[in-house]
Amino acid sequence: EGVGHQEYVALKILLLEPLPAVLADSPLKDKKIYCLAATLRPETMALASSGDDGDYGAFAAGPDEVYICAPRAARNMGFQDIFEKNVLASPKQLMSIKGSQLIGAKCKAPLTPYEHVYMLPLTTISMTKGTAIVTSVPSDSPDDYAAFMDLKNPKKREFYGVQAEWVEPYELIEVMECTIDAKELKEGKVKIPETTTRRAAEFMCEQLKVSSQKDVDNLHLAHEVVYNAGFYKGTMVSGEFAGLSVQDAKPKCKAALCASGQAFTYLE
Ligand code: A2H
Repeated sequence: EGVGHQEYVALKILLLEPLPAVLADSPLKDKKIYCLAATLRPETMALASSGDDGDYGAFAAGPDEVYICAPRAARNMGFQDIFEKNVLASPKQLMSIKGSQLIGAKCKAPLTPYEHVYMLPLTTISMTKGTAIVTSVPSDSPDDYAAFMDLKNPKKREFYGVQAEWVEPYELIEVMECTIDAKELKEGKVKIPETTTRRAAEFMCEQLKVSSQKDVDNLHLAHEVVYNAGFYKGTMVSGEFAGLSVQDAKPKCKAALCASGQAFTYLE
């Protein structure tokens, strides 16, 4: 990245009752606790996911609010007056939390039509990027689609320690429509036909025969194609900005989320 800074949107995902055990027994239990999900794509979101073995922290964001994210992200935001400071002017960490302790947490996420969603594991989470919590958009992110399909499989769910009720009621939500141009991938071995779709991630995962979220090479390839098609040729099909191009919806969606207090922007 060189010296450049990227602007991220931190979405505030509110934890609902019953709180995860680690928080239910803590002094934080009467505060509003939000998990922060970092995305560059504030116009698309549905479920929340979290790394399952990473170290997270809970930070004081005001007298009654607490934000959970990777401690590195909190230190970044600390320069931008988002958190309460301790005497050393760094964010006040109230607790340490493991990613695995957040899995299964019931939460209310911005924009999704679902009343509540559950925090789910994602093996492709990097602890050194964003807040280390991301939203899951299986329609438009191949990583998210592969993880979503993994968790629809009862055997794999058992392996990940995920309960059926955290996944089964949820359907893939179509967010945008885009056209994928015809192209040859993998040195001509895979021919992609020109396609207009509202499920670009599913389409590319099927074309490339992605078998699970561990199939990182194919997911990388799928990601390139899907991301470009959505960004340059996408039109929103759901939510407040349905009908607008993705390019036009992006700043509007960001502004609306920030104005309503459901998100804030930060640099990293
Ligand atoms: B994006 P860039 Cl629909 N570990 O959000 C893994 N991935 C992370 C992450 C972390 N710690 N922090 C952020 N991200 C993801 C939505 C989305 C995203 C869609 C399509 C593409 C897409 C829903 N998931 O990202 O490399 C977040 O996933 C494509 C890269 O800095 C965030 O946006 O551009 C994106 O990476 C930022 O990655």
